[in-house]
Amino acid sequence: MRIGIVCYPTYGGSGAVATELGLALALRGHDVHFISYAQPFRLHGFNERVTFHEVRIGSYPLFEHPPYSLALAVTLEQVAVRERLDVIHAHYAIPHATSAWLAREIVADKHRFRIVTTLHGTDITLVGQDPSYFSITRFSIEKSDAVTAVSEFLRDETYRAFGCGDCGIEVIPNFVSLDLFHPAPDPRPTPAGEKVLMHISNMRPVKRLLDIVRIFARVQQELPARLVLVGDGPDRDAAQREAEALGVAARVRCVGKIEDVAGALRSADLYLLPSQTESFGLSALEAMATGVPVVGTRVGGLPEVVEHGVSGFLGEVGDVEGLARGALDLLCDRDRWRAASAAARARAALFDIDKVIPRYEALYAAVVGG
Ligand code: GMT
Repeated sequence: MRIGIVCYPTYGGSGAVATELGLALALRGHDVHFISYAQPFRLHGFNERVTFHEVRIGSYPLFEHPPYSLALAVTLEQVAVRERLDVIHAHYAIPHATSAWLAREIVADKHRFRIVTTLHGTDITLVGQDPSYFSITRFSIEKSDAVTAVSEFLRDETYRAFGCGDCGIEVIPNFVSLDLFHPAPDPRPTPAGEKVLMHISNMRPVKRLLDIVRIFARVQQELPARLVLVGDGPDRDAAQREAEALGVAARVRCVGKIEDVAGALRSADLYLLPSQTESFGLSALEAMATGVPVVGTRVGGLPEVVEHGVSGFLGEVGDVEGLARGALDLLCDRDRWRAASAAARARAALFDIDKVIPRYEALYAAVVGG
């Protein structure tokens, strides 16, 4: 099959899922065309079946904000016709599903392709419900040939917020490569006795970076520990300032964006994800695959990934003391940590990439054949 994948190229879950999906599809013999304004951050290596098409956004003095959605639609239209795409798979509704619909309208007489849209999270929970995007989000969902959501929570929230009860949204969860994200050898490569707490994200307010620093500050009062923050984003500076204010800055490392996420996770003892909302929590799944238990919040789709009291601990949003207690209970009891680590790895196996990719293939086949 010839598949176009449109996604955000930036550090974040939706771009990671889209890229890993495309690369896996190419390995299974499909021709995959990535379309975005920059190369997706996880797109490395060479595969003859993978092509990246950069969207060129023309500028003009009149444009204070060049219309990316239109430039994207034009690139999608051109790539779809030239490469005879069967499917365009839009990751994150806004503006990708909208631009795909526009491209399909433009090429209607010349070439026919299907649109599959995957809803990832804030495209529904935050951005899509903003009045300035609400109607076009609903329109774009309704005009897609198939729609998937990465969790049951996100499917239900889409129905609730947008009322498109007959959209037939299929839940296809995020996935992880168990070969790439494997546990560290025992003993773990961390300085003896010092625990490493880790968080990886694009550091937007929804991730509650200050809570992460506060949880860590509380934990390190009771045992030697370091906090490693991976990624970058608007709240990075505030997190560093909070670490200074709490007197723990020397024990907090902000390492920026790194490529080897699996390697980083293998040096961690605990993964922190105390988000305001989280439709799935891909980084939590990747941590679990490496045998790292998760301490996070009982929000959105996170309970579909992390089982409270088994593969990690889930508490309330903003409950720093409770979340720190959950972290300490795991870190201070070696047997308990080992059990949680093994359970996390076992749980991640349910989301094995080899189980999930065939579900997307089946969906493509259904919409193309339908
Ligand atoms: O929706 C977003 O916030 C963006 C997106 C991203 O690119 O980071 O994250 C969402 O999609 C991920 C991949 O499906 C999910 O694992 C994240 O839970 C989800 N983020 C939120 O819901 C906050």
